[in-house]
Amino acid sequence: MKIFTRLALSAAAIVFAVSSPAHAEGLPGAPAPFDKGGVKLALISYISAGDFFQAYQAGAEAQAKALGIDLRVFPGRQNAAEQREQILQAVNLGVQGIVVDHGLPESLGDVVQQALDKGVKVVAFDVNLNNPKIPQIEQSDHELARQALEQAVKDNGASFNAGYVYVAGFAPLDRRNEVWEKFKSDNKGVVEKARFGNVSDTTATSTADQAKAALTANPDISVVFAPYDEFARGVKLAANDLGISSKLKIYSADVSTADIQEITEEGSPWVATVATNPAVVGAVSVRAAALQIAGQEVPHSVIVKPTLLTQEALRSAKVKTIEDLAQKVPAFNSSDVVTAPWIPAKLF
Ligand code: SR1
Repeated sequence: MKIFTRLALSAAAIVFAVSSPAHAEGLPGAPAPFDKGGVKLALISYISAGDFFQAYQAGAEAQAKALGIDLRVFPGRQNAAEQREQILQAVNLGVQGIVVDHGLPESLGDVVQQALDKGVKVVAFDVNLNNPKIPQIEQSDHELARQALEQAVKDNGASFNAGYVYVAGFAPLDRRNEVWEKFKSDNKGVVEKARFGNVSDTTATSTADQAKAALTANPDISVVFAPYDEFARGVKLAANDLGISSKLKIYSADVSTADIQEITEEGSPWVATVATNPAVVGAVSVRAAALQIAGQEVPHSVIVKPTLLTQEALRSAKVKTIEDLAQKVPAFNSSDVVTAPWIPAKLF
């Protein structure tokens, strides 16, 4: 059950959701403070819109519930000032831990330090907070981009004209970009003809508008590297509107049930994605925070490895949903990264 509460902080109104814990009175056999219950944790996101972020939040909520954690979810509206305020607000609420999900490091460093100084444990997903006390969680973005680009070469050879979708300043996209730059310098036959991208609460449709212009101006583009599912949806939308879907191949990141539908539908140019189950990553993030709160060891770098999913493989395995995927690929069901015997593992 979710209760929505409105709080006023300074001039800003901050809305957060509370996930009711399954073991409010404590988790038998768990270390303190989980044995007594009442542990409060905040999930503070920079972006909440889109399938990836919704599934990430759902996974965090499921793991929190199983651990008896009272999880406060602060919505992300791509607003750095608001995210800063939310961190201060969470500290004032008396949370023992904070999961910071994406964001701009330059606007978070001082408020995160204030949280640490008050004894609050902090973990970061996909935002480089550059602090030895803060475990960094990621999906191995280098490997993710490498696998997508290897598939592009397998399908198209090492010479093609490419479109590239990128927005700087987001840690996962910056890491994927490092691989793209290296890939181009190792494969001189790959020519980046156009670069575009937008991250907002309407990423797919705004990217579609930009993609339309880029693909119209560069009709010789045959491959688009779009390493975020909202980017891939935008490019697919543009290709469809321009009637060029059969001449284009899109390589992407991330997966959701809606993405699987878009990838596997007849004539789709979206031919591969490399992904984790974002719900599993959300659960891993909460576990990392819980272990820290319990005073247990968490590695500084926590990696959830992604899997290559081609259109061909999804079609032939008749995968239609994330649940189908979880049945066929164990990594989409759960992860044994940062866990302990006292942490309930069966979530989905
Ligand atoms: C705007 S950053 C988008 C990426 O964040 C997560 O790492 C997802 O994989 C997504 O591609």
